Amino acid sequence: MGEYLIIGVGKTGTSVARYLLRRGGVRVFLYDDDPHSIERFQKEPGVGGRVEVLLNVEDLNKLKVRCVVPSPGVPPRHPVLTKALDSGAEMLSDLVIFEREFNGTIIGITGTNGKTTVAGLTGDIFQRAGAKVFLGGNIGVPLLDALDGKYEVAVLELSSFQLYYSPTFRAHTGVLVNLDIDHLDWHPTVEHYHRSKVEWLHRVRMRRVLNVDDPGVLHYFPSSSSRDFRVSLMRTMESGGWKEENFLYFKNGTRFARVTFSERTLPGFYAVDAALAASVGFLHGIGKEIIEEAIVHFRPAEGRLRIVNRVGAVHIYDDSKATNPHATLHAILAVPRKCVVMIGGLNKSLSFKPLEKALNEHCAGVIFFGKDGRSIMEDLNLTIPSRYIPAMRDAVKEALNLARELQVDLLFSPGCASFDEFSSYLERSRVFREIVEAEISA
Ligand code: UMA
Repeated sequence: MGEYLIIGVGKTGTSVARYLLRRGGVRVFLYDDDPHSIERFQKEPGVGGRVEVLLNVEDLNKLKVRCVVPSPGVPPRHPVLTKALDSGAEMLSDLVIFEREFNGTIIGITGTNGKTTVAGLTGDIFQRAGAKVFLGGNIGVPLLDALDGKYEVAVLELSSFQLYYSPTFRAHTGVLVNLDIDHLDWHPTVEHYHRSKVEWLHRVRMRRVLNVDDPGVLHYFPSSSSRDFRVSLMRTMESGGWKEENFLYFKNGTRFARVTFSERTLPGFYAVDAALAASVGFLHGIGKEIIEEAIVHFRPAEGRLRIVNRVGAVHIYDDSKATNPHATLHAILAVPRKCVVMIGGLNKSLSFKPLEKALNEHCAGVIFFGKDGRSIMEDLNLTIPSRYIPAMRDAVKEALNLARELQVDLLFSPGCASFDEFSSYLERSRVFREIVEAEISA
C-alpha cells in the first residue's frame, strides 16, 4: 500500500485527499503548519478523520513516504517537503494527476498578470462554441474536483507554484500572457520564478501562444519555432495574431480570420488579453462570429480594474486583484485621468522602484497602507503628495477625501498581497467597495 503525504490542507490539499481516498489502496498522511487548517479539515465530510496527521518533521522518520503532494502555497524550502524528498519520496501535484486522468483538451494559461482575464475569456469562447468547459486552477476551483467525466475542455489558470511542482505537466495549448517579477517570498530568485513559468511551454502537445510585445516573453522566446503562435499588437505579423484599427487578425498556414474588436471604455480589458484568448479559439478551429460574441459579452473578474462608484467627477476604480507592482503599473497607465492611488498590504519582497516614474507623472497623490505600506513609501522618491495610514479602512477614507479635494479619480491597486488584513483580494475588494459606498452616502 502506497503512502502519500499531503502538505497543506487548504483547497488543493483537501481535494487531493478526497481524490486519493476515493481511489483507495493508499494510506494518506497530512501535514499543515496551521492547527486550525487541520481542525477544519477534520470536519470535512467524507475525508476528515480518514487520514493520519503528522505533527512535526520528526514524524516522517516513522514512515516511508512514496509520494509527497505539496500545496501550491508551500514553498520548496519547507522542511517537511525537503525531508520527504531527501528520503526518496516522489513529488506529485494535483496538476500532474489531473493531466493523467483528464480525457479532454487542456489549455494552460500563465503569466505574471492578466491570466485570469485571458482564462475567463478563453473559457467563454469554448463554451459559446458548445464545449463543456471546466475553468479552474489558480482561479480558485481545485483541479481534481473536475474529474467526473463531464468536461471536454479544461481551461486552467496556472500559477508559478503549480507549475514548479508539476515538472512533467503537458498542456495541449499553452499561453504566456507576460513575464515580470512576483512571489519572491516563495521563489528563491527571479530566474526560479521565470523558469517555472516558461519550462512547461517547451512541453506543450500542440501550440504555444505568446505575447511577443512583452519584453519578458521575448527574452525567453526570442525567435519563432513551428510550435509558436506569436501575438503582437505593435506590428503586423506574417503568421500569428495582430491588431489593426478595430480588428484582430489571425493567420496560421492557409487559415485566416478577422475579428472585430473595438477598444472598450472599460479600462483593464486589454486588447492583448482578447487577442491571446481569441488566438486559442482560432487555433482550435472556432469560428470568428463566436469569438466576436464572446469578446463583446465578456466581463472582467471581480476585483480586476473597473469603475465601482463615482462621486461627482471622481471615478473610483477597484483593482484589488493587483497583488504585485507590475499589475499596479498597468492599472496606473490604463486609467485615463490623473488619480490618487492606494498602495499597500503584504509585500512579496518586490521592489516598487519601477513605479516611481509613472506615479510622479500620471498620479496626483499616493496613500500607502497596511503592513508594508510604510517601507514601500520610504523606498520611493515621490514628487507628489503621499502619506502612510496603517489600516486600510482608514486609508480608503483619506484617499477618497484627497481625490475629492483634488478633483481626480481614485485608484485602489495595492500591488501587494492582502493577507495582512484580509483572507483574500476578493474580501479586500468587498471591504474597499463597502467603505467607499458608506463614505459617499454619508
Ligand atoms: N501551509 C503550510 N505551510 C506553508 C504554506 C501553507 O502548512 O508554508 C498550509 C496553510 O496553513 C493552509 C494550506 O497550506 O492550510 C493552504 O494551501 P495553499 O496556500 O496552497 O492554498 P490553497 O487553499 O490550496 O489554494 C491554492 C492556491 N493558493 C496559493 O497558491 C497560495 C490558490 O490560489 C488556488 O486558487 C487554489 O489552490 C485552487 O487551485 C490563490 C493564490 O493566491 C488564489 N494564488 C497565487 C496568486 O494568484 O498570486 C499564486
